[in-house]
Amino acid sequence: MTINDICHRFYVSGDYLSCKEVSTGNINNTYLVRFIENGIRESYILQRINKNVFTDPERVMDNIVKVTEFIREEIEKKGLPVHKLVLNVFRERDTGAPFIIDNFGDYWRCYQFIENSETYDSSSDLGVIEEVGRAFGVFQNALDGFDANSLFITIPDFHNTPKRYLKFRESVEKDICGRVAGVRDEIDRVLAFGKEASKLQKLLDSGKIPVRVTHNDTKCNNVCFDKDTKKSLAVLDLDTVMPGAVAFDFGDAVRSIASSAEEDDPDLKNVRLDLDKYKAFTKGFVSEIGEKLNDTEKETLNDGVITLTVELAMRFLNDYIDGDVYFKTRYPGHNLDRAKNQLALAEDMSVKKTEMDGILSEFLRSGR
Ligand code: GN1
Ligand code: MG
Repeated sequence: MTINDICHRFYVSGDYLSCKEVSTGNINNTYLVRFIENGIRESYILQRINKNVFTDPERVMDNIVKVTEFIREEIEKKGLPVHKLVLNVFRERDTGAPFIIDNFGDYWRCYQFIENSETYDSSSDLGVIEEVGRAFGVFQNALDGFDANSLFITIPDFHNTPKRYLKFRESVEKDICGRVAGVRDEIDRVLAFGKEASKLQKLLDSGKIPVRVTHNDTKCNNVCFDKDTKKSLAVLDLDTVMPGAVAFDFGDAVRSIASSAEEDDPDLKNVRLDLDKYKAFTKGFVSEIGEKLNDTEKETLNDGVITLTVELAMRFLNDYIDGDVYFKTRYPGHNLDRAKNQLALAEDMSVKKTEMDGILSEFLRSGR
C-alpha cells in the first residue's frame, strides 16, 4: 500500500503531488502529503500510529474524535473559524472509521493540514511563548465541561510519577543491557527527587486536585500558529488526551518551552530554566484558565513543572537502561543525552522554585 493508496482510502481526492516525512515526533511516523484538484492544492497530515506505545489505537482515535467534536461545538458557538482552531479528523470511505488498517496491520490516521500554519520546536520569541500558554489554557477551558471519565485510559499511569519510579527501580535492578554502571550518578540524581515528585499524584488520589481532561504532551511544537499573524491556532497531537491534573499540562509545557536549550542538547552548559520564558508562558496560560482552578491546583502548578521534568528525565534514562526500545533515537546514547539534559533542567528549576512561585502568584492574583 502506498501513501497515495492510504490517502485515497480516506476522503482525500485529487492527484498526489508529494510526501515529506516530518521528523519531530518521538513516537509516531508523520508525513505531510500534498494533493492537487482542479488547480487547488490541499495538504494533509498522515500518521502511522506506533502500536508498541499505543496498544489500542482504536481507543486512541475514539478519544481524539470525542474531544475534537466537543471543542468544535464550543468554537462554533463562539462563531470562530473551526477549520483553523481544531483538528479535522478524516474518515475511511467505506466504514466511516477515523483510521485505516494497512496490509501489515498498522493503523493510519489523517488530518487536514491547517493552511498557512507552522509549528516551532522551540522559540525565543516571548510573544510566541505567551501564545503557546494561551493555546493550552484555551484547550483546558474548552474542555472544562467535558466528562474526563468518558475518555479511555490509552496509556495507564502515563503521568503517575510514583509508578514510573517503581518501574525505573525495576529496570535498574534488572540492568538487561549492562548500562547501569555507567549511569550511577544520573540514577542517584533521579532518585533524589523521588519524594518531591510523588506529591502531585498523592493529591490527585486524595481528591484534593480535581481530575480534568489533560493533553499530557504539551510540547511547544504541539501548538500550530498562523504564519502571518503569529497567533496560535489548533492544539495538535491529541494521542494522550486522558484524565489528569492541570499541573501535568502546565508543568510539561514549561519543561518544553521555558528551557534555554532543546531537550536533547548534549551541551549541558546551555541548559537552564529561562525565567523570562517561564513568565511569558505563565501569563498566557493563567489568563485563559486561572480563574477556574481551585487553590490546591494553583499551589501545585510549579510542583508540576519539576515533577514532569524529572519524570521525563527518568523515562529517557529508563529507556536507555532498557536498550532504547520506547523513544525513537537518532544515535546511540541519544536517550542518555536527553536524560542528562532534562535532569540538569529539573535541578535548575528546583533552585529557581521560589522565583517561579513569585511570578505565578502575581499572575494568579491579577488574573492576567
Ligand atoms: C513523546 O511523540 P511526541 O514527541 O509527541 C512522548 C511524550 C514526551 C515527549 C518528549 C506517548 O512525545 O510523553 O514528553 O516525547 N509521548 C509518549 O519529547 O510517550
Ligand atoms: Mg505525542
